[in-house]
Formats: sequence, structure tokens, C-alpha cells
Amino acid sequence: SREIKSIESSIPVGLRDTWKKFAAAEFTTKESFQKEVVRHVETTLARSLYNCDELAAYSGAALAMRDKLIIDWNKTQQAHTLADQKRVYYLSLEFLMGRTLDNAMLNQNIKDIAAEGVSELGFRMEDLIDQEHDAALGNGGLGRLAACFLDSLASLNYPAWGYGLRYRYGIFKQEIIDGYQVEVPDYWLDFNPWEFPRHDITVDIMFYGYVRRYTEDDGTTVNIWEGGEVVQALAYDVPIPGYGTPTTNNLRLWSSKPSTGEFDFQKFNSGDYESSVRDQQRAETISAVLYPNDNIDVGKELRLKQQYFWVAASLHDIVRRFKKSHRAWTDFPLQVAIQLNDTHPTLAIVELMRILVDKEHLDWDTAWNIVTETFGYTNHTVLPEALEKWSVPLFQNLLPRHLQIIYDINLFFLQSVERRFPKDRELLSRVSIIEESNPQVIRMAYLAIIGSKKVNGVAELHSDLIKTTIFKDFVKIFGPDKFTNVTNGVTPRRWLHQANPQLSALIKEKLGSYEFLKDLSLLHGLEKFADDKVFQKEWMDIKHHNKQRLAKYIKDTTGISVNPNALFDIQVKRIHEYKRQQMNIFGVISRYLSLKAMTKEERAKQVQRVSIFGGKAAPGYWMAKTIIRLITAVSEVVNNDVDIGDLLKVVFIEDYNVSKAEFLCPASDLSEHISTAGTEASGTSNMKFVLNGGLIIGTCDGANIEITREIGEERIFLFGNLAEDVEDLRHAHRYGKTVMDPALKEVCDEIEKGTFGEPGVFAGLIHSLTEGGDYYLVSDDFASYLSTHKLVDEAFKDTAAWAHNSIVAVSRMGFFTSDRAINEYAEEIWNVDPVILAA
Ligand code: Z57
Repeated sequence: SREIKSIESSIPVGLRDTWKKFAAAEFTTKESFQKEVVRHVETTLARSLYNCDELAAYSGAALAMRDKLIIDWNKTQQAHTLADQKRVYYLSLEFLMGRTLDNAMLNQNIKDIAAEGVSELGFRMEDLIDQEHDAALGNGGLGRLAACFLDSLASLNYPAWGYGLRYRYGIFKQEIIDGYQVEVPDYWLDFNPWEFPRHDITVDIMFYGYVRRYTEDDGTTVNIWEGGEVVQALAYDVPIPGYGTPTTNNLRLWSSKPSTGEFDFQKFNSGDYESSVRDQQRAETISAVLYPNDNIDVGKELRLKQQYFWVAASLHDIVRRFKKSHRAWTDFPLQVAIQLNDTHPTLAIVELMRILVDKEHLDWDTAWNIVTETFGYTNHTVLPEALEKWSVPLFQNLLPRHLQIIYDINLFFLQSVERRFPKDRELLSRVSIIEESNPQVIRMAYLAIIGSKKVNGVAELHSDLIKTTIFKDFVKIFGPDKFTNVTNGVTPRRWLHQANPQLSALIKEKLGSYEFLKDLSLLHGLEKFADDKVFQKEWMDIKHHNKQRLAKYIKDTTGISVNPNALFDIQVKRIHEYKRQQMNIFGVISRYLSLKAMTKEERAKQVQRVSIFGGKAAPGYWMAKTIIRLITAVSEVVNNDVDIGDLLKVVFIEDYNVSKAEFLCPASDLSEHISTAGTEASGTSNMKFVLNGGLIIGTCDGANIEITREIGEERIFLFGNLAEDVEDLRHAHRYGKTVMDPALKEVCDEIEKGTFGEPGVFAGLIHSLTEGGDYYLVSDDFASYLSTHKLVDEAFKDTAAWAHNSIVAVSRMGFFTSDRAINEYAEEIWNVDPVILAA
């Protein structure tokens, strides 16, 4: 293979000068941008002035922007190689990036110029931005967190790469047909200007096969994994621009294809085309589709294949990069930090052991020291159904050598536990990586803990809970310092500046600059204007404008008219019983029944409400789908009830995704974060809504608690039971010692009367509250939920106080930037420093 010349002085002067003379230059002016757009439209896309539609214009603008990013990307990668410092690798099966054009323009501070430029070419920038397809390679919070973290890593100049899978199909598109969710495949790659295929960067990955073991003359044991099926991983690179810095990091996504050796030319030649095409399709299936489950482990073989394929390709790449430095293996953790986003990439621990022991012939202990200094593991859930466990027989068949390594890791671990806690057989079986069920299963979280240097939760309560419940034994074994908290954050570039440009501009006017987008704690400077009447009006006018924009969207897409002066109450997130959208819709029904029972005079005094829902249900999650059906059924009844009019509207927004979140977050007066206490690890949309001036109603769960601490409890509508009481309450339900809340009973009766259509449709939902044991404690929290909504209504009537609280809350949200979270990871877990690029 050709040698890459990375040291400038190794290149002859003449050659160097010729290259530099023609080096690609970034556009910096309107004219140079326009020139690039037209060039791309006319040559790259083979279109012209006469047939350039909005999609072609978007494509031209995106390609021009891509060229600009890649110039910075090249500089960054060169500088990072030269700096030769420790790098961070963020391994995530999900990156929920959303759209890129607007974000890239804003991060590069070129949007004004570009908008003028396209306007003179006959287009509105907003329309072009709207042409872009969301990159939806994720399910929900976990995937979006990864995307926010990439933005912060680049903005803070950390040398960091993301590694993921290049799914051909992202999360499905949701259509609502006759009130039911229907899933439509999301083929998003027909035009994706933001990726670069790296045809020279491929890795062969093996599955199945067997392990051949023999003893060498000197007595060492050699394990050779062979005879399996090989597929090839092909790299696609996505540039990640930082805000206000040339640093442009890399997100490397792997795509699967038949390995060159594997694709069976014999079959092809002999005319057995069908079988050879089948082989090809089988290879391509690995990266074909994102599993659409959030917070649930399904345990399918193809998912395990995806995990190993991605982890093995990424580690091969990381190790190859490390080897170029010719350092000793023991330096590996000084050059490399690998963060495991949940347990999905836990096989990386095993694969690195295999590389070090089987291929590089390090002794086990040396290898294990390297491994356990390299990895960090982030836990995102305590829900038992979400904790990954792989069946041993399935695993053994697919990855026989990895299973042996896991057995050895487990053996040495259990031996060390036994030495420290002799005769505690119970402890040994509790902490064993192998659960002795039928079939046996591998507990991936335990493997991740044992193989990592640090384990972190994603909000204070959650980090405390993992230490006192699911990982309690490991705190005893490893000590408390291995466990830490890094509260999640969101990027203010996308979630304030891009989503709400007017609010961002107003804040800039008050604070004097856009510096707050880099240092969000500067928002504190707003607090002194919280009682300024003129400022309050400007603030609330922007909220009104954003609500009008949403009202228009609702009208255009659903036909429902909503009054922008009404209180907009929004709950958008994956549909899950623990998030309790069912409680929200039961609350809406209860409100509807009270309104129906009122006189005209009483009704006239009520606060108008628009209850907005959005979110996808996992395709196999029947209860979640039933919840959607109930929401749509209630909306059909309520929205068409002439007694009710504008007092109450119910809207389900189809296909909730990142780009929809960008216009929903700025348009809320109130948003709902109402999970059963102790179940939502953090939540991140709570942060996005408050950052955009909305207040929240929520339980004492996840990051709600820290939001309350920061903004003050006068500014948040908290209700419901506490996490510490959940176990007892569930116990009481299980032993039939409860009566249903009377208001909830009324709601259930109304559903069973058929007010919202055939009641049989909702039987499962009602059953979950009764015989089902009300696992999510809807009945226990219902009374306080309703009374807290009454407080919301009262508070909303006092416009000045509401504006004051909105401003104060925003001014105290600085903590929730993902920049703060990333700096904490860098200092407490990774031990990496930024690399400042030369100007
Ligand atoms: C997911 O989106 C989250 C946790 C998971 O274990 C899986 Br799988 C998917 C979410 C949590 O539910 C949120 O509470 C949290 O804010 C988010 O991850 C990011 O940490």
C-alpha cells in the first residue's frame, strides 16, 4: 500500500508549491458561495438555471457547504495527527443527527451570507433547509445525546471521533392512518451530501467458525479463530463542524458488503447468480436497518451481528491508528479513550482483549490492564427490560472465541471477588457475568462495568440509583469511586440558536454578543431584565410567533384549528408506558369531562388548552400503540365537540423527529416530563423546552430534579410520588390493597362507555391499571397530576408573572449545555485535552 506523507518536510519543495498553489479554498463571501452553488448545480448535479428546483438548489448549497467543511476537516485531522495527543472515541449504535445544512452554516457563521446568496439565485434559504431529509440513525434520547456530544466535542476542540453504523434505513417514518400508527421504511441515502465513502478503508469481519487451540513448543497456548463467514466493513466519514472554531471532527459510519474474497465468483461464473446474489444480500443486511426499539432489549441475532461488526471494525481502525505511532502497547490508554454509549458496544472490551492476546501475543494481565484503563461505560437506564442479555448458545455460535474470553474474564473476576469476600456464594452468583438461567445469558452491563475504568449515570438521581440498586454489589467490590455522574446536556447551538433564532438574537441584544452560545452560563446576565416590561413583551412576542408557526403547521397537516393564545401543552418523546403518555391523555379526558359538566358561564372563565402529543411506538409494542390510538380517538371526539370549541384541542403530531422537535420546543408554554419516579434516567427534551422559555410539569425524576435546583421550585410544576416510595406502592397494588383514584375511575368508565369509540380497543390499557397492578403508578399520581394542572391554569392567567418565570428559568439553564457535560467527561473520565488549531 502507498505510504501517506504526513510530515510536510518529507515532500520536495517544488511539489509542495504546486499543491499549495491549487489547494482548495473555502468560500468566505456571498459571491464565492454563489459561484460554488452554481458550479455544483451545473456540473455535479447536471442541472441549470432552467430546471433548478428547490431540491436541486438545496443540493447545490449543501455541496458547497460540504466542500467548505471538508477543507476544515482536513486541517483538523492533520493537526490532530501532528499533535499526537490522546483521542476520544465515542462508540454509539445511534447518532440522531437530524438535518445538517442549517447547523453547518450557523456553526461556521456563514448563514447570513449564504441566505443572501441563495435569495439572489431565486430561493428562500428556509425553503432549501426544509428540503433536507433528517439523518435519523437513532431512536430517541440516547441517539440524540450522541449527536449533541459530537457538536460539543468539536466546539470545544477535543480530538474526538464518533463510530457508528451507516444504516440504509433509519428509524421508520410514522404515518397515522385511521388513528393508528403505520410504519413506513426510511430510505434516506438517495442523496446524502454529508458523507464521504472511503473506498480505501475496509476491514474484514468474521462471524461463526470455530476456535483451534494448540500449545507451542515453549508451552504457550495459542487460540486461532477461523473457518467463519467474512463480511467487509466499508468506512463512510461525516464531517462534524464545531461552533466558532475550524475544528471539524469525524464521525465514521461502517457499511457492510460482501468481502472481496467471499463474494463467490465460482458460483457467479457457473451461472448460480441467485445464490451469489443471496450471499451479497446477506452481507449487506448487517447494516441495512436500525432496530426501532428504545429502552427495550429484544435479543435478535442480527442485532448481535451489527454490534460485533461495528465494534470490530472500529477497534481495528483505532488500533491501526495507534500502531502508526510505534509506541509500546502499555501506552495505549495514554493515547486512546473509548466511551461505550450504553452496553451496545460492550463487545469492544472483548475484542480488544482478543486483539492484544491472540494477535499481538500480550500476556493476559498486561492486556487486561490496558483494556480496563481504556474504556468508560455510560449507563442510560435502570429498566430491567432494557438491560442487554445475550443468550449463551446464540453467542457461542456467532462468536465462539469471544465467549471463551468472556468466560476467562468472568473466572478471573469471580476469583478476585472470592478472595476479597470468601464464602459469599450468593454474591458470586449475583455478580457473575453469566446468569444461570435457561438458557444461560450474558449480562452485558456487568461485563461493561468489569471491563471499564469508570461507569457513569446520566443525571444525579439516576447515578445514585444505579449505585444503590442494579449495580450495588459492584460498588461494594470496586469501591464507590469507579461510579460517577455526568448529568446530560444539550447543545445550545441547535436547540436555541438554530431552533429559535429570534430568541437567540434577543438574548444577544441584551448580553452584547453571541458568546453565551459558547459559554451558556452567561445566560445569567438575563436575570436582571426579568421584570423589565418592554423585555417581557419582546420575550413573549417571540413565544407567540413560535406558537403561531406551530398553529399553522397543525392546520396545514391535520386540518385542526388551534388558537395561538391558548396554553400549548406539549408531550413529545418515544411512546412508552413508563413515560406515561397514558396519564396525560387520561388527564385530558378528565378535563374534557369537567368542561362538559360546566355551565356556559363557568366555561367562559377557563384557560384554553391545546394538548399536543407526538412520538413513535416500537412496532411490536402493543400497549404503546394502544396509547396512540387513545390519543387520536380522544382528539376526534374533543376537537369536534361544539360545546368545547377552543377550550380544549387535542393534536397528535405525526412522525416526531429531530427537525420537528426544532419547531416544537420553541412553541411550548408547558411541556410534560411525567415518568414514574425513578424510571427516566435523565430526559433531555426537558432541558430543550426550558431553554426555549417553556415551563414544565414533571415528576421528581431524572434531570427534572436538577432543573428544579437550578431554576428554583417556584418555576416548575412538580407533582407525584417520589422514587423512594415506588417499590412500596407497587407492592400494595400487587397485593390488591388499593382503590383506583376516583377521577381516574371516571375516565375509565367513560372510555368503557364507548365515548371514544369501541371500548374493546382500549381494554389492554384499562387492564394495566386494574388487574395489571398499575405498574407505572398512574392511579397513585393522578390526583396530584390533576391538581397541579389546575395550578398551571391559574399561573398562566398572570401573564407578567409567567413571563418573569420564563426569563428567570432560561437565565439559569447554563448548566444544561452539553459543553459542560463533555468537559466533565474529558476531565473525570477520559483525561484528554483540547487541540487548538493554528489560525
Ligand atoms: C434511550 O433513548 C435511553 C436509554 C436507553 O437505555 C436506551 Br436503549 C435508549 C435514554 C433515556 O431513556 C433517557 O432518560 C436519557 O435522557 C437518554 O437515554 C440519554 O441519556
